[in-house]
Amino acid sequence: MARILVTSALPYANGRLHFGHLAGAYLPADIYTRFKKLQGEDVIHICGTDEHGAPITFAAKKEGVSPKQLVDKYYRIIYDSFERFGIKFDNFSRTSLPLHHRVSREFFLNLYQKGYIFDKETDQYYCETDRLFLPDRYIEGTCPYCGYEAARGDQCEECGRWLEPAMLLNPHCTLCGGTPVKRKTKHWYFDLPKFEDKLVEWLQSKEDWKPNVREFALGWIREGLVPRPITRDLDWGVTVPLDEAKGKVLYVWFDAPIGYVSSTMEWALKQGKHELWKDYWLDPQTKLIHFIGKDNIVFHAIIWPAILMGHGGFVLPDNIPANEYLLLGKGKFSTSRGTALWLDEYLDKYPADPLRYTLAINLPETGDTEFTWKLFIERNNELADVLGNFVHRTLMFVHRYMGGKVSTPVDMTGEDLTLLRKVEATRDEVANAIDRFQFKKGIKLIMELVREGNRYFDYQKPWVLRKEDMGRARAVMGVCTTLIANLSVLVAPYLPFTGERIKNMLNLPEYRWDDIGRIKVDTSVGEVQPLFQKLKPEDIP
Ligand code: B3M
Ligand code: ZN
Repeated sequence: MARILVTSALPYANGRLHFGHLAGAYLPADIYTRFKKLQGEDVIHICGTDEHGAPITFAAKKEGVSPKQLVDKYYRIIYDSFERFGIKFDNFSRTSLPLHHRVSREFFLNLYQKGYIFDKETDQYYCETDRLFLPDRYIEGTCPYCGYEAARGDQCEECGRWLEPAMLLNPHCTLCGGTPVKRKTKHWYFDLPKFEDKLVEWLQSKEDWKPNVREFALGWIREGLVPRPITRDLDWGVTVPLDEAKGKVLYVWFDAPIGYVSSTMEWALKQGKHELWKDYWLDPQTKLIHFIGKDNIVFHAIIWPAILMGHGGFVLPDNIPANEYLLLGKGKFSTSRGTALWLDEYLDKYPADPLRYTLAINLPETGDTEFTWKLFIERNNELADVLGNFVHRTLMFVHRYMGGKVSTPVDMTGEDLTLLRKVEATRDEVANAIDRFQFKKGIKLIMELVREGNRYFDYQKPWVLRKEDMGRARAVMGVCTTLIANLSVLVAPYLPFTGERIKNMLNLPEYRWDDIGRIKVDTSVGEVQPLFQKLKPEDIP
């Protein structure tokens, strides 16, 4: 059986997680992995915090702490938030670990020895006040392409183009606001143009990718690849393994994707199976799937594959189902700008599943989508009215009028069978959607099935039946409860906490995806608790 290696972008340990992160990478990756695990596939979900680079050192300066203190703090917060939100990883590592440093240096040396890395001395901006070279977000200026005034040293967030500090017009130091001077410094460059032909051929073969991801990457290459500096004058990061590179560290985007490899190695080590990571990374049968947000496409679809090609022996990404942005009102969520809704704050007030539902049904799969609290309330209430209500009315009925006893009926009417047959059909359609990374479609199909259940309930009128034909009332409740039991597995990739609660209410064993449609019940229902709380507009900050 082919293995599946799922990764989610490594979040920078420079801030808390916000809803934009979830909608971009983590929720889809989690739904996908949970689904594949239910199917019994050999799949692992690998992640960790990205703890290097200017995003870290810069934030540490702002918070007045050391980079180490900063990443320790946010690693914890991020780890806990993921756990509470039900994003499940097989391993959640940190790029500050010695193992990661070692593997990153090995990658560098491997490419260096093969001639894919060369050094060059250039003039770089230096701030005499802060006494440091200004790479990445340490420097801002006007973008030479689009005129955006707050373009950073490595990229213009407005037009998306890659920059180098020396290209910025009117540059200034983002720490002190002063104008930097030029100074000579030597850096090491990854010779990206050497991979152009291979990259184009590889990308063109990816006909099943989202068109936006593939086109974006190919378009980027068409504009021309240039060697990229992969070292920085910083004192925080993976040191460059060359004697002449004292005081330099690897550029964070060089070492970060290697974090996928080192995190997998850590996962293997934790189980005492040191070589196990190789089954995933070195076996051409493995399907490597990177879940990311669209601002990370270039790194995952061009640079990282080039690094892997240069190194040799490793699998290349099988797919990169990047999402667009979830917007907050009309603007972008941004940690560095402080405009965001924070996951840990949300989780202090509300359960995970209503937000998982709201985000899943509104994922920016093919274009940007908006998040508003109004929308959250609507979706939360929809979940309560449709799924919550169906489960509640059924189990309350069983509890109240049937002594809590319920079982799948032996003789079913045409209507009973029609409803339950829809379960199998939905299972296959949902599987198909998730396999194509169409997560919105999947949850909509599931909700459609639940609505069908509510319609069936209304139509059968068990509250009348119970007075006229108790046998038939039992059968109807048996059908509804059977549907609920099957739903406990069907909803699990999207709403894991809800799936678990239903499972416990009905005393169900562990089921697999393929059992959906065949699950029967013969159980007694204990105390019935509502699955969701409805919210009113004034409940939200
Ligand atoms: N930390 C960027 C980000 O959080 C970066 C992703 C690394 S994935 C290897 O958007
Ligand atoms: Zn300065």
